[in-house]
Amino acid sequence: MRIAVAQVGGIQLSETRRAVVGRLANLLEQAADQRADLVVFPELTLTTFFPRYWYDDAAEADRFFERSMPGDDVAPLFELAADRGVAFYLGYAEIDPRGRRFNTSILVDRSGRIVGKYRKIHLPGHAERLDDVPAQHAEKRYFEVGDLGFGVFDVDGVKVGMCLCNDRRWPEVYRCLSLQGAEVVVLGYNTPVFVPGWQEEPHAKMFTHLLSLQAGAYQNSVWVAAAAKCGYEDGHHMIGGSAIVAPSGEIVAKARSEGEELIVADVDLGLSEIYRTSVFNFAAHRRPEHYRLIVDRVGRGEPVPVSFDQPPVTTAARRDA
Ligand code: CDV
Repeated sequence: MRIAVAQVGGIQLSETRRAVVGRLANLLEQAADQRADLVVFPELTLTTFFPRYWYDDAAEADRFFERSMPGDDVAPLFELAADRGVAFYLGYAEIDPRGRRFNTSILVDRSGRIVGKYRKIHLPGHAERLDDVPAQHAEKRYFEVGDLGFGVFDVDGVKVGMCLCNDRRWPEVYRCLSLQGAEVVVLGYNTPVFVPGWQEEPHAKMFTHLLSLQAGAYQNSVWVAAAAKCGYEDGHHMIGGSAIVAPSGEIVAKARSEGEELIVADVDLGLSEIYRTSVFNFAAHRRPEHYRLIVDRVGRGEPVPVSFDQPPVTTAARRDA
């Protein structure tokens, strides 16, 4: 399978959906020219990363959401993808028919049919307005926690697992996907350099991003393809670092810029077998009976008492006596 990751540069508040879709179409054309089977676009690809803004009336943010997929502005991307025979992953803000708002992504196969959907589960940030900060990170205000779980979908014969942005930092996500046989995990992200209450050194932002992808890939014998929306959006800076990672944990392709950029890699799905049949042979080595804490406990707590037999302590002095 040949995977393309379409990194997207900043999208300004003033930019129309139609203009953005034009940029995405250009990237998809490049991917098709390079005979990619699947193109991965970022999280909230169709607009600026609006959770940085506070709207007293949350409904004011509705203009950033899609009520149908594809709507009129996005339909040309579906048509182009079907025309060129390329599957794609796309993140966007969704209002469902019941009025619920989600940070969502979809998988579209090479015939232009939606075959997979994910609604972001690990929503970072806060629900209350913060004072005296250069940007909010109000995902908890604008979105509900996703209700679809971590799904794995058949995309033209390949098992593809989905997640979004902050999910990539949580080991449970990759494990849930790998336990369902995912061969490739795809995700989009927006990682602002400034996040309230998250004072990481600038160099660490990139390190912890890549570390998360690499650890997730290796520990779960999957390929990971991650697409950034990055650069500057109305003066707000977001990291790049879009990457494709092999089941060995090694990065096989990585974006160099903080703008529009396509990276492509030939993904040998057979490479996973080395790990799946040895160190990470789940059926042979996993011990779920010892993992209860992971589902029973949410936050950090006290150590669970461990009882064990302790042989009498024999000190040198006692022995000598
Ligand atoms: N959009 C995100 O989920 N961003 C988070 C942080 C930076 C808030 C991330 O993990 O990249």
